[in-house]
Amino acid sequence: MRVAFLGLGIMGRPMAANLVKAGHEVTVWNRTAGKEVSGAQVAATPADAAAGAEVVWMCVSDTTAVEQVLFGENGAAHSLSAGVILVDSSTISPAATTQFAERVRAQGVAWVDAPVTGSKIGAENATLIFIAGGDEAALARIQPLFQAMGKQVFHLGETGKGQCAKLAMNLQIAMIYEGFAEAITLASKLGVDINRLLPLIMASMVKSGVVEYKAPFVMKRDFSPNFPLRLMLKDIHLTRDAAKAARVRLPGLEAVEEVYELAAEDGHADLDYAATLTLLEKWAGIEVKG
Ligand code: NA7
Repeated sequence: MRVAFLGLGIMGRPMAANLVKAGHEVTVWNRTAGKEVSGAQVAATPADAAAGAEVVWMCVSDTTAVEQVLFGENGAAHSLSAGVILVDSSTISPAATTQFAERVRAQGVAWVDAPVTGSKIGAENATLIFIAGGDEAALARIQPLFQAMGKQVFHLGETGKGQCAKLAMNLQIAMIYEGFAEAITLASKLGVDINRLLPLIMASMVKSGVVEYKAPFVMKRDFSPNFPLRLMLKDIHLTRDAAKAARVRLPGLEAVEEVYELAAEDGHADLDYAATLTLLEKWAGIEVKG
């Protein structure tokens, strides 16, 4: 298929590379020049990338970025024609998603929100899980593209429901990791060897995908960004806003939000969200040793 891929960050670049590998005709665009994907054409603007594409796939930071890439000067919306499918793998506001989808629907363009879970490794290994919202027929048409970049697609309902479900997923990831980080901080302070605690965690019902993925990085104190703290904080804010609008109370998430905000203020925003551990360590006056 002819695909325009907009946004070559930690996630977008390997995703676009996997589309090329699967034999699709890919044109890429990134705000900052110099990021490229071997085997893909490079366009100067989102509008140029989208011209002639059957599918326009976005993976940029946040709601504002999606709005600019689509509707800004030289935005992709300027060159979308009827029948094109717009797919958004960024995690953004569900309410904004519905509004953006409405705007392009007037041009005969279908919107599929398809945020992902699986992090950097999932993007690189084409094992992402897509959390999709949109029309069944549009989803069926882009199935080969999902297959090239991921291992599973979950269809949650109409446009916007993918983003809603993604927020519910990241709420859990943030809170599960917080539980792990607080547990190893306390255990360390109480003098427990974390190398002895980890096998216990993994053998028990406490074991989780989040802990399994993050523990090796934490033990090596490798906080280079797989999923940057600033983006998890963005998702926590999106979740808080969606909950507020729906009159749902999330007291646990509010506490975790404060940890992320303080960790960002401490200069850790561009590190992985696992670096929230360092704030807990600072408060406890210890460092967890692997
Ligand atoms: P990264 O690695 O921070 O990459 C973000 C990408 O978004 C990158 O290509 C940025 O371009 C682009 N970006 C950011 N702001 C804008 C604006 N205003 N206009 C156009 N492009 C922009 O994030 P990830 O790849 O880890 O994550 C992407 C999404 O998936 C995000 O929603 C996550 O929560 C999930 P740059 O190179 O900085 O010019």
